Parts: sequence; C-alpha cells; structure tokens
Amino acid sequence: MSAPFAERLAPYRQRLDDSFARWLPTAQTYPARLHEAMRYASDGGKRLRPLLVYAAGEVLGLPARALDAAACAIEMIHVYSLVHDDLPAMDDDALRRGRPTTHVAYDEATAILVGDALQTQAFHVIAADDASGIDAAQRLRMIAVLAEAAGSRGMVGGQAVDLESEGRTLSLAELEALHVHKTGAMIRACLQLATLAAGERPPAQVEALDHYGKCIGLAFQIQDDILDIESSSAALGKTAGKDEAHLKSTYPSVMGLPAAKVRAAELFESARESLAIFSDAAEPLLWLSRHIEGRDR
Ligand code: GRG
Repeated sequence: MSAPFAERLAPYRQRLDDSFARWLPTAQTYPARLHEAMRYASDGGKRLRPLLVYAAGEVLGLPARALDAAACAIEMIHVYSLVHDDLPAMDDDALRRGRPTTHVAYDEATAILVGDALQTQAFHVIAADDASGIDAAQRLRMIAVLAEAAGSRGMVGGQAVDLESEGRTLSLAELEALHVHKTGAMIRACLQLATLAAGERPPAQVEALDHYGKCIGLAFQIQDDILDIESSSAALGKTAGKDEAHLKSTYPSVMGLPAAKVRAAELFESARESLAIFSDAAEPLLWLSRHIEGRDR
C-alpha cells in the first residue's frame, strides 16, 4: 500500500510551483511589469484545485507528469478569477492571500490585464505541453471542458448572476444554481480534466468522479459562506461581514447556519460515498475531502 496522500502534498505543490515557473514568462521579458504582476498574483494560496487534479490522477493510476499542465491551467484560471473578483468594479478587496490585491500592488488596468493574460496562458499550457504523454485529441477535449467551466456557462456566468443579485434575497434554488456555476464548475472541472487525461474509462468510474466533483464544488462554497459568518462574528461580533455589507444571499442567510452546516456535511459524505467503486485506490480523494471539510479558511 502506498504512503498516505498527505505525504505527497508538498511534492505536488512543488510540481505546481515548477510548472508556474516554467509557463509564466519571467519578469525579465517584455512586457516586464505585466509579467512581474502575473507572478505576484500567482503566489500563495491553498492550491486545492491542482491537488484535486493530482489526487484524481492517483485514483485513476496516472503519473503526475500527465497532469502537470491541467493542474497548472486550472490554478491559472482560478488566480485570474480572484484578481478580477477583487477589482473595484467587483468585490473591491484590498487584501488577498494575506497581501495587497494585484490592483492595489500595481494598478487597476494592470490587474485586468493580469487576469486576461493568465486566462489565455491556461489554455496555452494544455495545448503546448506535448511531453505530457496525453494525445492531442484528448488535450483538445480538456481545453473544451476547461473553457466551458470557466466561461459564461460556468464560473463567469455564476459571477454575473452574483453581481446582478446584489441586494435581492435569493431562493434556495437560485442560490444553489449560482454556487454551482460560480465556484462549483471549476472544482468539478478538476475531476473532469483528470478523467479526460486518463482516456477511456468505465462510465461508472467517470460518473463517480463527476459526482464527487459536483458535491465537493457545492460543499466548498457553502462552507465558505459558513466560514465568512463565523469569522465575522468572531471579529468581536461588531462589524458586518462583507456579505452583509453587500446584501448578498448566502446559505446561512437563506436556510440558517445549522441547516447550512448539515447540507455541507451531507455533500461531503455523498462525495466520499461515490468513491466506493475505487476501493482502497480512493484514498487520495477521500483524504482531500476530509482536509477540505476541516479547513478553517
Ligand atoms: C471575476 C470571472 C470572475 C469570477 C470570480 C471564483 C470567483 C468568481 C470569485 C471568488 C470569490 C470568492 C471568495 C468565492 C468564494 C469561494 C472561493 C472561490 C474562494 C477562493 O478560493 P480558495 O479558498 O482560494 O481556494 P486560494 O487563495 O486558497 O486559492
């Protein structure tokens, strides 16, 4: 039996850093300031999405090298979304990953371009990494899946509805649709990318990983809403959280905090149950689900 997945977190994070170093142009190349800002924005973070890609790859028996491009690409899209989400026209945040946001450290126009450039680079990485061992037709499918998850039928669509909904109380069904698009689609895509990289697989395995991805994607956002409430009440219970200030609906505001916690726990459990088909090989994804469920941010 192989060592627990927890022992491979640091090597996987290192692989991701190496991929970023390889695929992001250096700050010495034209246009130097933009490249420096892209690297600034890409530092730090939990790297959960790349870890999901690598963990799913292990469950499917793939070598890590086959997944480097997918792991790097998904994190590039994620970083772009955070940089744009922090802009004054969106969430207007001054801090991200414990440092000034990209538009604060540089300027607004540069932050917009950082997001644009990271997004296009993500697709370049999958298209150009022809030493991954994954054939070109399969990489084309991976690009299509990533584009759909990131675009107007996925993350960007969810963000658009989120902005349109400010100041309005959403129904539970509306809120779930928003979360499934805004946060869920990209997390689901992590599993889909690994499955595509693995080539032909029994439909039951593909279904199981997709179910896991959908459940973890929604649970992650519900948990984020819960952590927002708990961290703002912990901050002396005086200041309104950002969601209150922006009058955004959240799971705790729509269904109450205890019910939101139950819903998140049910989703994490359902994600784990779907992995029974993989027997002991499921350990990396089981471990990650528990790690995500237990996070405090
Ligand atoms: C602007 C196109 C566009 C999309 C924005 C994902 C998103 C859509 C906005 C992020 C806003 C936000 C804080 C959502 C809550 C869930 C979430 C995605 C949190 C950030 O992800 P983490 O916790 O961040 O994985 P790190 O920094 O660890 O990578």
